[in-house]
Amino acid sequence: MSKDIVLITGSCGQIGTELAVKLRESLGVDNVIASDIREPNEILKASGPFESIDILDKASLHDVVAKYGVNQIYHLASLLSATGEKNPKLAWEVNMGGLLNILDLAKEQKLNKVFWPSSIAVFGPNTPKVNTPQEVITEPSTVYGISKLAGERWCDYYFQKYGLDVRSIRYPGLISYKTLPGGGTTDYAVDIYFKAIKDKKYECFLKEDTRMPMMYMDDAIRGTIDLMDAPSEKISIRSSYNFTAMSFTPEEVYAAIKAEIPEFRISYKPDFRQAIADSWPQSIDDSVARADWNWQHEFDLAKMTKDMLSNIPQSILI
Ligand code: NAD
Ligand code: AKB
Repeated sequence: MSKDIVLITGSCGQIGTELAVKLRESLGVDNVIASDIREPNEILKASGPFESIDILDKASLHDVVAKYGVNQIYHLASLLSATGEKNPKLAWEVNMGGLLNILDLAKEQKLNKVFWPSSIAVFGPNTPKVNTPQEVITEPSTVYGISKLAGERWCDYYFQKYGLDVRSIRYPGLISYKTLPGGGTTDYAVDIYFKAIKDKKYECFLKEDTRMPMMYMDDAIRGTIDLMDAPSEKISIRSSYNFTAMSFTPEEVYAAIKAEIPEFRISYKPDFRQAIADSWPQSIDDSVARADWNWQHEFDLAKMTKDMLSNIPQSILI
């Protein structure tokens, strides 16, 4: 069996930075090639090989795959929901064009596996909001959500038509302290922790009772690697799996932080991201992922809050 040589696209982002480090621990530093259109951050620079790649540049992608003998890709390069609404055409071009480049490359070069993340953004205002099932009406109202929904259909198509082993998760909002999030609607749930430590106050861009599905980054990375390691016959969904850990509102995360930092204060000033949040589910039914590949989360709001607040002071100092 050939050893795994992995390329990560968009690896300077919130997920890629941590995924690269985790995969390097298990596969070996030189077997995980990080890439992004941006300069690498300190964590990535220090931890292994890095290549500058624009996901829309097919030739560079081919060159890097050939240079390292890459046989798996984690394709994370994307524009997120809030950034996408500011530049819809660019979001479509990067999200859709990038995914099709990766799927074509994987098919042509007969790569072993591809991971590509979808999002709760595939759901829209007409989707049932509570315990949203795996199979349900999806009518996204953002360009980001439209690109994720079309992407899911393409992933399923490449699996059915060409036998490409492509696997996907609909991530909820992800919370982490190592890298700041990159322009999403759920970003408040990261910002609030940093502001609680730095300023002891936070102005939230969503209303206090806006409930959304969320997950701590440790769980997200572990779940992603578990999905990629699962035997192919266990994967019944080739579009994208519902995937969640918890759901909370800004008021609830505020209360959890206040229990640790009593002087912390919050105020609310909803902006254009409120409409995006209102179009997404409040909670997700991920029982298919739990049954198929034994997905289980470990962090709830209280456990995550303690971990965030104990780690952010060091990460601000870096
Ligand atoms: P991020 O914004 O933090 O990182 C994305 C990275 O893509 C950035 O480093 C950016 O420089 C890079 N990029 C943008 N355009 C590029 C291009 N043309 N070529 C190469 N790289 C380019 O995003 P993230 O939070 O790490 O998300 C990664 C993936 O996970 C995305 O597909 C996103 O939609 C998905 N996702 C994330 C979340 C979340 O809460 N973080 C939730 C659901 C889905
Ligand atoms: C965003 O808010 O855009 C992302 C996501 C849930 O896809 N965090």
